[in-house]
Parts: sequence; C-alpha cells; structure tokens
Amino acid sequence: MRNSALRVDEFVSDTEVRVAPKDASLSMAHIHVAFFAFIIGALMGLLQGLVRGGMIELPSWLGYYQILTVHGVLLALVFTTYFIFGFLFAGASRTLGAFPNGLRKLGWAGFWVTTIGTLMAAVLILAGEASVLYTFYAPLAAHPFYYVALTLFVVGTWIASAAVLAHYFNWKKANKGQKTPLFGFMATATLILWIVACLGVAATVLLQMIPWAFGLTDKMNILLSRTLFWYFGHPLVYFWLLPAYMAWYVCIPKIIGGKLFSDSLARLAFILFLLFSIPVGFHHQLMESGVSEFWKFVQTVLTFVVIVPSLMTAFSIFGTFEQTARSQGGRGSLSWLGILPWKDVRFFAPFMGMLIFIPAGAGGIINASNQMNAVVHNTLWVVGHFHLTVGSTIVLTFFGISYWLIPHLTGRKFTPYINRLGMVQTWLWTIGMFFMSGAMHLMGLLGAPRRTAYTTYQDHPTAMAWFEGMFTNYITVAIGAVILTAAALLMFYNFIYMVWLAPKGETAFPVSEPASDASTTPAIFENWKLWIGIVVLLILFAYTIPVYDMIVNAPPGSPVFNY
Ligand code: HAS
Ligand code: CU
Repeated sequence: MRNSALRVDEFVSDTEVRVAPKDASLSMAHIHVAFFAFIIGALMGLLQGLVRGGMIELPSWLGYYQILTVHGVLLALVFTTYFIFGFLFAGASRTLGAFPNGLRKLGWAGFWVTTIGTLMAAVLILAGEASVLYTFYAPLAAHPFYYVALTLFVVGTWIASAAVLAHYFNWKKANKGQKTPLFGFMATATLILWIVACLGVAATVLLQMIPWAFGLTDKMNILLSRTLFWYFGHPLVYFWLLPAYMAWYVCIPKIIGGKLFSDSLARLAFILFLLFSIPVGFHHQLMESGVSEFWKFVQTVLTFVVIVPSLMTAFSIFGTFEQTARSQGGRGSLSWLGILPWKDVRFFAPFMGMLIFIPAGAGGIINASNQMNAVVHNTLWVVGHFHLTVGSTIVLTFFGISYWLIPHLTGRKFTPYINRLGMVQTWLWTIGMFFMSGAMHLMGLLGAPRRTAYTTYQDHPTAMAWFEGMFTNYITVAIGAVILTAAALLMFYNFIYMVWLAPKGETAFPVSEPASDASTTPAIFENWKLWIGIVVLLILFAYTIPVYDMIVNAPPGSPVFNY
C-alpha cells in the first residue's frame, strides 16, 4: 500500500543525491560534540531528579546549582546548537550542492571557535566558577572568563552561519529567477533570526557583563541586562524549534511517501517566525517591575501573533498526513491515520514530538497571559513547560533525524534492528517525560519554586501539599528522571552504533518533492532585504521607548554578587 514511502529495508539508489563526503565530515564533527554533550547533560539531569526526590545527597565538592548549570548549558545550549549546525550543513549540502572549499573552511573555523568557547565554559563550570544557570542572570556573577567563553561561542556560530548563508546566496545568484530549495530557504530564515537575536546577548555580555565582571565598572543596570537577554532568549527557543519544523516540512513528507501540503504556506510560516520572534521578550519579564504595562501589553500581543505560524504548521503537517494517507487508500474521517508508518522511528519519533507540542504550546499560551503568568512564573510549571517543548518536541524530532542522518553521513545502513531500538527509545522518552513534566506542571501550579534546590517553606502545611499528592510529588519527578536516563543511555548507544557499528551501506536523506503549488509560490518570499527591514522596524517599535526608559530612569545599579 505504501508504495512510495521509504521503507526501513530500502536503501538509496545510486542516483539519489548525497551529502558530499567532505561536508559530511563537517556535519558529523558537530553531531559528535552534540551527543557527547547530550549524555553528560542527561546524567546531570538524573542527579538533579534524585536530589530533588530526596533520594541522594550530593558530595560536598559538587553543588546543586553547579550540576543544574551543567545540565542546562550542555542540553539546552550545546546539544541543540551543535545538532542544528550539523543538520543545517548536511541539508544545505544535500539541497544546494556541495560547499565550495572556502566556505567549508569557514564552516570549520566556526566549529573550532564555538568549540573553544564551549571547552572554556565547561572548565569554568566544572571548577565551580560559573554556577549561574543557563540564563546567567545578573547580578549573579560568574568568573569573568565565562563571559569571554560565551562570546566565543556566539561568534563561532556567526562564522558557521556566514558559511551556510553565503552558500545559499551563491546558489541564488547562480540560479537567477529560480525559487530556492525549501531547505535552503528555511535555513536562511533560521540563521538570520539567530544572528539578529544574538545582537541582544552580545550587547549585554560585551557592554555590561564583561566590564562589570572584570571590575572595570562597579555597578550594572540589571533590568537592562535582563531585557537584552530576553530580546535574545525568546528567539533562541525558535532557533531550536525551526530546524525541527524544517524536518517536519521537508523530510517527513518523503518518509511517509507523500508531498508537502503547500510550499507557500511553509515559506510564509518561516517569514512570520522571522518577523515576530524577536519583539516579544517581555513575556519572560511580565512579573518584572520597571517595564510599563503598555509595553508589556504590546509585546504580549506580538507573542500571540507568533503563535499563528505554529498553528499554520499544525494545519499544514496534519494536511500532509491526510493527503498522503488518502492517496495511499486511506478512508474514513480518521481511520486513514492507520496508514501512516507507525513502526518506522524516522516518522514515529518526530510524530510523538508533534503530539506533545499540542499541550506544550497550550502551556506556552498560558504563560504568555499576564494574569496566569503571575501564577506560574518562577515555579516548576515553567520547568515542565520547557521539558515538553525543547526537551520533548525538539529533542524527539532531533532523535528522529539522527536515525537517518547519522547513517547517511557515515555510509552505513539504517537497519530494522536500530529501528526497533529507536522505537523503544522513543517510548521510554515519552513515558519518562509524561511523569516528570506532568508532575512539574502540577506542582508548579501549587507553588513549588524553580531554580531552588529544595524547600518546604518551613514545613508550612500548604507548601507540604505539593510533596504529598498522588502525582504531585518529587518522587514522581525522580521516577520520570530515571526512565528518561534509561532513554538517554539507549539513545547514546544508538548513536555509537550508527557511527561505528552498523553495517556499511547507504541510507537516504529524505527530501520531499516540491509541493504541488510550488510553481506558484510568490517571489516576494525571497526578498530578504524587505523582511530584514520589517524585522528591524518591529524591533525598534517594541523596544525603543522601554529601553530608553530603563537607561534614563535607571535605578542605582547592582554590584557583582558571587554565588
Ligand atoms: Fe516557551 C518560558 C511562552 C513555545 C521554551 N519557554 C520558556 C522557557 C523555555 C521555553 C526554555 O509567555 C523558560 C525560560 C527560562 O529559563 O526562564 N512558549 C511560549 C509561547 C510559545 C512557546 C507562547 N517555548 C516554546 C518553544 C520552546 C519554549 C517552542 C522551545 C523550543 N514560554 C512562554 C512564556 C514563558 C516561556 C511566556 C515565560 C514563563 C515565565 O514566566 O518564566 C508558543 O510558541 C507555542 C505555540 C505552539 C502551539 C502548538 C502548535 C502545535 C503543533 C503540533 C501539531 C501536531 C500535529 C500532529 C501535526 C500553539 C505545531 C497531529 C496529529 C494527530 C493525530 C492529532
Ligand atoms: Cu519566550
């Protein structure tokens, strides 16, 4: 029945386009760092779950906030960023052609600069000199060189972005008047978003944190620093999301044997993300004094606008599923769902990610609503929220990509054996996250704090309620963490297997045929100057007056506070 789908036992024919071998090495270098960071970060998560569950105590040389920092930095920043660049380099090579030597070298330069930054940061965190959590909120200060390390990390990703962007714009120049491949278009939107977003974090790190941490200035404007951070911090979460959406739009239709529902809709969604991801940072600062209600309101409205491209994506992907299933004989109002390749992990893992994104996104809408934010802000609810979004939707999609990308790049086969392990891995991750994130959401609603090792609010009876509920207790969180650790170890084994042990052969890099409306996609989508211009206007609109206020009416400022 599924005649045109890529079956597990089917491998690419010689005519199928492959990632050029030299580009594959660059991509694999990123993926190696990603998975080594992943396993260490995941083990730190286990420690935290057990500490919170009251099951173990950390040795005196290891701090709770130190392992929390390792966990957040390695998983949310290092794993994601490296995986994303590995995926973008491979996909750009596959869809736009091999990178010219110069640009590939630029890609390697980016990799090394980012990696030097990562190693520096890792050493400082391990030495206990940077237990400032992944958001490194001032006035908590890290070792001054930690900020230098962060700068190198960001500069490295800019160099790597330049390589991918130049490759895309060269293609555009060489193929004048033609529509660019969807993968390249989406990679470009994602990287422009990333570069513009990083300007905020670069500003606070270079102009505020470095002089302050090195003792050149003695006080810092904290509100301004947090605002610049969240100007970056929100688009950061879309920098994680968009590559997952790329896999949903470009790769999944091929895996299930169909075509994308609409090329124009997909491109429009990415343009909307580019425009509306940035001027919304205040939704992380709704409880912060010093920002007027009016500007919080404006940015909340813009936050609700940036939900639209996710709803468009939900529609588009579901439409792709239904069209494909019906073209393969699916019937009924929902029984066509049975036709989808449920036993193929390349589909199933991202699918579970999509399913989880429905409650995860609903949670985000709750967060963004001012009154409700007052209930959930700084509680475990928020931790539950981001374990469903980045920790499930994004990560399950990245695992799903790994099952074909790694064997494709290493010249090995995606075998029924690894598919079975992948299915088990996906179930374990989903079940573990159900317990952990579910309990976190509920305990957060009752008031359990985040970023706090442990508290009973001095055994206050109301506070004790969130220790003792059936599902709402730290033991449930710890049980979830243990199941997740099993899933993480299995994923790490799968990674090792796919890199070094799987039988030699070929695995397809699935890229969907153009959607049926592809020839009618409006050319204006490719007008990057226009979009960047609107991005700048929207940012100026949402931030100029409140930031001016913060500077002119600045409170006295804060000295360095060392943890
Ligand atoms: Fe969030 C806090 C609001 C999305 C990550 N978020 C965080 C933090 C992180 C994070 C890491 O407004 C904590 C930061 C910190 O340390 O303080 N978030 C939102 C909103 C969205 C949202 C409105 N967040 C994400 C994504 C993340 C992420 C994506 C990571 C990748 N978030 C907030 C707010 C806070 C916040 C406040 C601050 C809270 C506080 O007080 O501190 C939206 O983008 C969500 C839109 C998504 C949807 C879902 C669409 C569904 C889809 C699935 C389709 C399914 C299919 C399958 C096709 C509306 C696309 C169907 C098949 C069937 C068979 C049914
Ligand atoms: Cu946000």
